[in-house]
Amino acid sequence: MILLIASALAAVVPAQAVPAQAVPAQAVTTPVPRLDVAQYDSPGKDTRTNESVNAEWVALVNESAKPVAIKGWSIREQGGRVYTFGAVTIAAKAKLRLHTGRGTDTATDRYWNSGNYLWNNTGDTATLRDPTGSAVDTCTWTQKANRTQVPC
Ligand SMILES: [Ca+2]
Ligand SMILES: [Ca+2]
Repeated sequence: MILLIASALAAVVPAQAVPAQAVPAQAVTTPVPRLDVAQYDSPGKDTRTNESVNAEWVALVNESAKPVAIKGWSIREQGGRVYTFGAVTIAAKAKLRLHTGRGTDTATDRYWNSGNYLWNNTGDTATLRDPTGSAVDTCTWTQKANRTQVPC
């Protein structure tokens, strides 16, 4: 009888210990945005109008239930051009688009202020970095007919 109880305890204790350690670690985690969608090919003919350039964008998503401030976070295209976010917060469960062209920044739409397209239709990689310069997420695509965007 004593042996049976001892073996039952031995089986139960490790199973309880694992979630007890994991839960507090998740509770203190700061929300981390990630790349959601890249619309690398502006729909229609690439005419280089500001409207067309702005229809090229990458979207970030904050999947957490808490808002996340992304000042100092950056997005880099394969050719080495970098956009660094100013003071902006992505609301809980919300998205933010970074348009390639010129425009007035809002809480949900930011503008790279480029006069030309930056994301190559033939293939490119978007890299999202945190303020320390660590790569947090990447989104890569190659050319494909009849497609203007990819999920990241
Ligand atoms: Ca493009
Ligand atoms: Ca196009």
